[in-house]
Amino acid sequence: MLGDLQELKASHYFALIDEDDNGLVDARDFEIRAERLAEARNVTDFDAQAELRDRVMAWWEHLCAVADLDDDDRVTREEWETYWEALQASVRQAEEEKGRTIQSLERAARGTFQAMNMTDTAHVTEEEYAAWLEAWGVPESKAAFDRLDRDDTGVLTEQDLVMAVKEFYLSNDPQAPGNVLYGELPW
Ligand SMILES: [Ca+2]
Ligand SMILES: [Ca+2]
Repeated sequence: MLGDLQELKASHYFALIDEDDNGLVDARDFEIRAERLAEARNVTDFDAQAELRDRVMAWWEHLCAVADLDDDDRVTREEWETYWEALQASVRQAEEEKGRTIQSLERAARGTFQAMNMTDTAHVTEEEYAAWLEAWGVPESKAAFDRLDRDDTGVLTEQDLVMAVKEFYLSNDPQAPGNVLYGELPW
């Protein structure tokens, strides 16, 4: 069972990923996502656009592989919740399975960091984070950025993102900074 906060996060994130708001997550949502990211990041070069699209579609293929239980190439809200529950359950398992889940979240965090990091520096600025949120259709949030920047350096490092992604998926603590990774939650 997911806790209330985890359910809220799962539902918030599903609504963001479901770009065309048809109640299902499928490849089309990720095609739109790639276009939005290209716009937000001002990627106009054809090759760079194709590379961005490939990355976003690889993310969809990964999601489809882990969450599309009945193999119909779309993820329903029920399948999404089951996927979150499986993540929660796996971190309570023996080291080996827990380790695999943590590794996959760390990979997701590195991907998220790269998606935010438009200038290929060692950190993500507040402006980059705001542009990334905008690509999700989420209003810019200085408060969220400040919480994610937990050591107050004024930028987000890959390590900040790793902690945030783990907390976003796994924490049921209302105080966990990672809860606001995708903007303030609709409480
Ligand atoms: Ca959809
Ligand atoms: Ca399905």
